[in-house]
Amino acid sequence: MSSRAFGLLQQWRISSSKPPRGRIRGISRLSGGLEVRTSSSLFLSQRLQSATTEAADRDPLRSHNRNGNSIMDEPLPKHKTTGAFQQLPMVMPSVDILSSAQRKARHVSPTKGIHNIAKRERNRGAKQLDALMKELAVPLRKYMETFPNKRYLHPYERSLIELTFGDGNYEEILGRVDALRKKVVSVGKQHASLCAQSTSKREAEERLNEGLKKLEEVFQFGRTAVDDLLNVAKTLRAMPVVDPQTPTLCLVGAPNVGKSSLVRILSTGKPEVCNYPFTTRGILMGHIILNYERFQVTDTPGLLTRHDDDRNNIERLTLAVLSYLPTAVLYVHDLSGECGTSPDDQFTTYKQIRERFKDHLWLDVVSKCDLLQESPDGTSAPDETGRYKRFGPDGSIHVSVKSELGIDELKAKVRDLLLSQMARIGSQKNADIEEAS
Ligand SMILES: Nc1nc2c(ncn2[C@@H]2O[C@H](COP(=O)(O)OP(=O)(O)OP(=O)(O)O)[C@@H](O)[C@H]2O)c(=O)[nH]1
Ligand SMILES: [Mg+2]
Repeated sequence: MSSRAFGLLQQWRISSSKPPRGRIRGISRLSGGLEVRTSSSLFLSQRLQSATTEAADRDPLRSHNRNGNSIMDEPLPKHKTTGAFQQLPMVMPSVDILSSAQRKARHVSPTKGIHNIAKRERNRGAKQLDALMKELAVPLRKYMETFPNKRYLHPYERSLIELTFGDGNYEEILGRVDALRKKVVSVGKQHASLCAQSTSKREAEERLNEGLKKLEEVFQFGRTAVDDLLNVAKTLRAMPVVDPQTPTLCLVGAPNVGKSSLVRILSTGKPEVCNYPFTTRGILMGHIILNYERFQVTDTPGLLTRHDDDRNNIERLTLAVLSYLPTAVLYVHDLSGECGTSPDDQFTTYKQIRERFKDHLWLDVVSKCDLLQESPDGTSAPDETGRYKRFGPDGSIHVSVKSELGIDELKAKVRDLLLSQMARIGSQKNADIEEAS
């Protein structure tokens, strides 16, 4: 994944184009297989290797499951909590992993008490190669064990990963990190073994240098995987945490209709407001405190009038919030003609979304009413679409952020909506407890 794509993502926004797939550059497994000799220094280096390589070599993908079963055999678990991204480990830049590993390996001295110069040198060489291998592989194994398997995430967080990095890219990057770890272990073992079989001091020194060079080459070759993972972690950690147990108001509507302006007025959230569509390209969070209760407000990217299959990943983020989080919806309609999506098109999308998410608590708002002309008194619009174009959906509140018209009424209605949402979450919790007992 390019650094530019990640630069965009760090703002917790997504670019509408798919990020380029990461590279797997010719990483292959080595056949391995150590030749066994009974020389004391070789025996020692093998014992030492078996202890340290155990840590470096254990297959993290298989050890994901605490019961030791293959995770693929298990049914998909039901996840009710979010927040996995805040627990991701800090990934060290590849350049730092390499330099730190090289520094530590250089300081490894031969086992005390070996008087024969050749034996001492091959013992030192094998230990240094083993140390370098371990110092490179162990952090990679730790990442493989601590980055969550997507199957175990809350569905909302799972969809954030898919929509942010593109389908399969997260796993692909983790796969490259694991391939690099395996290659490092295999090459490290092979060269430590060769060094331990040296017959002279000079040969041991040469084999040590060769091994160090080869390990460095292997790591350099695959290091982009580590740096890509570092960027994945940065992006995921920067994503706002939405707690599914806290009542949440989700602002939805076409692009440029005034969603972010309303989020700024209703909550602590300060999303960017601009007069062009898709200013908001990710999920942004704000909070409302009412009578010591804390509520969440999410701003979302605008929805265009098109079939769900044709939506880009930015729009799909909005649908992910509605699909996987128990939110109350504040649907924003701009009937002024300012936003770039005609009222007809807004109505079409509105009906689709309303139907699809009909179980959500809901409030409709007609925005920018300072730009709307007064409706002549007593005239009723001829049909449903005509009524929508003039008044918005039945029961809509008309507001203007500019003139502050309707804002107090909106705040009161939002408060009622969030309290209803709170009651709903409470009864769902009780139902879950009853089901579990
Ligand atoms: N006249 C008027 N303009 C408004 C009002 N509310 C928002 N706007 C303007 O409408 C434009 C879009 O506002 P945003 O709040 O960024 O709209 P959005 O729906 O978040 O836009 P996207 O994030 O691009 O989907 C900005 O230029 C706002 O200043 C209003 O009540 N009256
Ligand atoms: Mg916006």
